[in-house]
Amino acid sequence: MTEQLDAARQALHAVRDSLRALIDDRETPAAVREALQTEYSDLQTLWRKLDDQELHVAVFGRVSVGKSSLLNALLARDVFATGPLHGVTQRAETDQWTRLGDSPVRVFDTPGIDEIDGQARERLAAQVARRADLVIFVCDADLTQLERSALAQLAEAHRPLLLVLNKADRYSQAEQARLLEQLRAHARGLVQPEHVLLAAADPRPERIVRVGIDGQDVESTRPREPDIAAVAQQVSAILAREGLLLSALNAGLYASEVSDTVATRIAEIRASAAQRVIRGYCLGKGLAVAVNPVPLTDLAAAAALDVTLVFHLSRIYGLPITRHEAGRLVGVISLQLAALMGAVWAVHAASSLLKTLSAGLSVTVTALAQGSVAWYATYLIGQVATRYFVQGRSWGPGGPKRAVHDVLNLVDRESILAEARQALAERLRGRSR
Ligand SMILES: Nc1nc2c(ncn2[C@@H]2O[C@H](COP(=O)(O)OP(=O)(O)OP(=O)(O)O)[C@@H](O)[C@H]2O)c(=O)[nH]1
Ligand SMILES: [Mg+2]
Repeated sequence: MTEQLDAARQALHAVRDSLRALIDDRETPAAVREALQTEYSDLQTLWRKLDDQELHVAVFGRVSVGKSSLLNALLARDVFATGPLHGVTQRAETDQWTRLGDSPVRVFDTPGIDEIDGQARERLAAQVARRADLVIFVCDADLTQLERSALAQLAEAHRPLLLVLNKADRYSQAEQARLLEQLRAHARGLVQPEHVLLAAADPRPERIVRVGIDGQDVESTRPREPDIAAVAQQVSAILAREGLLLSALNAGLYASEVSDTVATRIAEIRASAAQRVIRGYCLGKGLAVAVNPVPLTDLAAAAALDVTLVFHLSRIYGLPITRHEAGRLVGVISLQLAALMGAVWAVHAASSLLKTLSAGLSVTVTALAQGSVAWYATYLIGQVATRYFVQGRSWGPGGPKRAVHDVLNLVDRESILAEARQALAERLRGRSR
């Protein structure tokens, strides 16, 4: 037992430290932290919970089944408001309960699940389950459809679940036995049979009828103590046996979900930054080719722009390369593009020649044609280079040829050329004004 506990404690420390590393990771862009504020604050809460070795128990169930009463009975003090009206508890609330070995146990009260609409209920169930190491689902009769689906949702989170039939004092012994049997059957697969229990968190006073000296019946009442011994015993047993390990496991699962989301967000942010940068260079190069009067400088300037684009992209992906390396990369990509696109690439390369030949024609027409081809070429180089950086500075098994081939298949040439012509025409009009 102590060995198991030591192992659990070790696991807990390991998860706690990995949580800290995730929270403090300097590589995570501020924009990602901002977009995932809730997740980061949950991580922080989880970290504190692990650091304090706290265990969390939450109640869940329909309104007025006695959720708050059950917690009060477990705490042996009236902490949570209770009452016959529906919806006494409106928000999730918490209070410290007791200590279990080294671990403080914290209990969480929740509003009744039939007080809120479907989506909010799912959210609440997910939140309760994520936070709790053990969930007590309270009911006061056989399960309704709503209760069964809520129970199923909670079970998905793989927390230990207790199903408690409260208000046992309202039922005869025979009824109690029958209800327990029904509940065990209806919760099969979701709750272990020995985790379906009876309780009377706030039993009504006992009615006592005596025969008076005058022969008349005399009625009086006697208050009854809560009967939650079975629940308290199961809760302690489960938490003592697997509480710390569960707590570490659950936090670990959540942290890995968050770290996946962080990775996805970073990829999204990089992708949109990359696309923005690529378009900026497309425009720059399109304009340079369209308006530059000296043919040879066109090509030199254009190539320099492509190299700078690739250099810039490597920084967006956090895989910085030197200008020289960027130049080599552009060379490799251009070679593949030339091989695969023949005609269009040839036009691109010959654009300066074309420009000399077409000197007498309408400047705007030729400038647009050449500029948009140059735009398209830079666009392709940018997309292929992005692919190379997304794969961690690697071409993957198919080499650069495959990467260029895939990008050409994905890109709709006509729409890129149309976009280029439109953007360049706007700029050129602006210039001539
Ligand atoms: N007969 C009987 N009544 C109980 C028992 N437990 C709670 N009640 C009563 O049921 C009513 C509702 O109890 P609460 O604890 O407020 O129920 P809740 O589930 O927290 O309700 P909401 O917060 O409104 O969702 C109160 O009047 C309690 O006194 C019990 O074991 N037996
Ligand atoms: Mg309540």
